[in-house]
Amino acid sequence: MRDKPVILVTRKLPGLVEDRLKRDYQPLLNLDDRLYRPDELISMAARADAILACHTEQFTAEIIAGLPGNVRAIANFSVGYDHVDIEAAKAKGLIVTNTPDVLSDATAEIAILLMLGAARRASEGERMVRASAWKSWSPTFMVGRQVTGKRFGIIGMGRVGQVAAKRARGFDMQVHYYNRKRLSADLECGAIYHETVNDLLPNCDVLSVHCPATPETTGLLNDERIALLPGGAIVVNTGRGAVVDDEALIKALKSGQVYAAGLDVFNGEPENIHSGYLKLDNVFLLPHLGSATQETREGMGFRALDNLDAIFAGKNAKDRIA
Ligand code: 8YV
Repeated sequence: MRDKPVILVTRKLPGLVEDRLKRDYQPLLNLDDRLYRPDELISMAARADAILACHTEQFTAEIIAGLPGNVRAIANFSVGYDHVDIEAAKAKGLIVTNTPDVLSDATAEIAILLMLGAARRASEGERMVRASAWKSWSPTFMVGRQVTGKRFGIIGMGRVGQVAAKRARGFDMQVHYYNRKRLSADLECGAIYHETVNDLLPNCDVLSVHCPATPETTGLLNDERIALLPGGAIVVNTGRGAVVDDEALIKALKSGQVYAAGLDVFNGEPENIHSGYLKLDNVFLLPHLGSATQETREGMGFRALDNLDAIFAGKNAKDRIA
């Protein structure tokens, strides 16, 4: 009988996912959850038939070129794949997969948490209570913004954007969106489509970013576009930090053009995020928790394994992106 395929697993995964890996494959597990350097990744791949990777590893053209020929596939434990040079993977004949669908609910939950946290000054209030700095209550104390009935604008009406829209409707919000392609009426559910981001922005009391990081979306939310938002808008980002020009957003947060921001993703995350955010009271910041629930992380792992199972059975992987 043929040996089970060897899978290089770059990070520690949920227990049930590692159990299934051990049952069906010969996994090279990362028990200490250490971040592998590119050269380590390449040398550890010497025995691997595939890599089960996370968004924390960069697969640049150079790293892909350095991978040994025995590696047939990179099965990502993420829906986003901006960390993989897809063209380089295709050129090398590497199969690449991602994990869509399974994290849409969890990520949309975080978008709503960020919206409410930013609008209602949750971070500022929480820090005040913890610091024993809460001295009085009055009718004008820590008044924030109400989102009920306001306009919720979405850039990127994919799977996560659509769930976020559904949740926002629970707050009687009117949903506006920009997407490269207009959705069919049954998916739109009454959301108002705008043909360009610039057309969308004036309609966003809350702007929620759900698009991937691509050359087209990098730095999309810049000075000019932020100026198109209604004064005092709220900005939420659960997509990718790269979509936001940090200098521009920080300036707008200081001027009041943006009332508050709720951010789960950052340029330079985790260790080199723009220090300007840390000094502001009107930001609600989370450390990339979009998909961080037990059920979702298990779902992502199982989805990555479903893709590997298909690849090693000689079938089409459902979530193939290269
Ligand atoms: C993941 C994400 O937690 O799936 C994605 O694209 O951004 C996250 O929610 C992370 O990328 C895990 O690799």
